[in-house]
Amino acid sequence: MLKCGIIGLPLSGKSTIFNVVTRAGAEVKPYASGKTDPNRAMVNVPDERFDHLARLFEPKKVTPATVEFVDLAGLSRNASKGEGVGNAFLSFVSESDALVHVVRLFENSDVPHPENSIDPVRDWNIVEMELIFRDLGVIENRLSRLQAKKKNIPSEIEEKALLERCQSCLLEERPLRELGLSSEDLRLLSGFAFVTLKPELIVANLDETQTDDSLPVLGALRELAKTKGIRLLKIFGKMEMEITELPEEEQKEFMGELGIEESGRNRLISEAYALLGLLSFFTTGKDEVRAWTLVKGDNAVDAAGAIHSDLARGFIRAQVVSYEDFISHEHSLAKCREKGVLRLEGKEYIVADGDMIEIRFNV
Ligand SMILES: Nc1nc2c(ncn2[C@@H]2O[C@H](COP(=O)(O)OP(=O)(O)O)[C@@H](O)[C@H]2O)c(=O)[nH]1
Ligand SMILES: [Mg+2]
Repeated sequence: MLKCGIIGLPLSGKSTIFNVVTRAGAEVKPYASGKTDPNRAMVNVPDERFDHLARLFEPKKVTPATVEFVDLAGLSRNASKGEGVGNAFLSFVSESDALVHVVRLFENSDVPHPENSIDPVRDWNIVEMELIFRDLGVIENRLSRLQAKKKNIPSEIEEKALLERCQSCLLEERPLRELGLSSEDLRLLSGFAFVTLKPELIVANLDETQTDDSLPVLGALRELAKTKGIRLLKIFGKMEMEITELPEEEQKEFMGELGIEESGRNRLISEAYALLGLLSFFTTGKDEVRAWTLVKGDNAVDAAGAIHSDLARGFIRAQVVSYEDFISHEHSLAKCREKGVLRLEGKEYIVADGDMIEIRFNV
């Protein structure tokens, strides 16, 4: 199961965002400096297509796709040097597959800021530098080990060259994801679990008073995100947490007043799912409508295997129709077949997000 780790400075709103995402209720656990063991939760991935299919098939059981979120302790300045929760924290970061980086924009005199002022660009850079230092430390360790050997074997010489390339990138204060490493390089480096290679999403945590889109601090953060090629999402953390407490009807009304179409919660989960490189395919029937998770690029046999190993082993063909085609053909499989949008695909077929699949198999 792929994990999304929530990172950021202490008191930036990570636990608030985590609670919004997990709907864990209004109780925010206070920041405890010694606490390193993170909260985790499986979250259903909101998907209108899935909801629609569930309404059409009226199955006995519905099983949406899920993704795991992890609320990490705050990362302080000098964490990479072991300060604050330091290295323990960083090891949790390295276990995450993608990072949701919460940056504080909200003003609240009751909540102290670890750097004593609201400056999201500075805050983002503090955390980014800690991540860079962590990866640099890992590289230095490995390089000194390789250098201590009398003689390096060819694979070690290759590894050394690659690590030195990574090192110079980091020394320029650039994350490794900017280096454009080949898939072969990435495979060689996978054991290091470099944190600056992880895909990242920035969450601008705003106050309910900060609805003006031309807010200067937001503009500065946007500019930074654009330069770095990182997606940015605005979330009214505390307010969204309060919204999730309201009855559904009132939630819609409230969001309407603020000009939000989809809740930040839904957007955040969907973005995180895509950030992890995940997609959903559907199986449908009277018994169950279910969304299954695959990694982009997975093929029909992977889809079969997600359902059951027997289906992968005895795979013959996959019957596939896209959700859009299914809906636009009177949501009738017979109609889809007649119009030729229902296909029989082989093992090599690359599954697309929103495919409705039935596996033909023989064991
Ligand atoms: N006014 C306001 N306060 C917030 C917001 N988000 C979080 N807070 C408050 O800031 C404090 C720290 O939030 P928390 O989520 O625990 O931060 P963490 O240390 O990053 O996990 C709590 O008292 C929250 O209620 C927000 O959007 N607006
Ligand atoms: Mg917290």
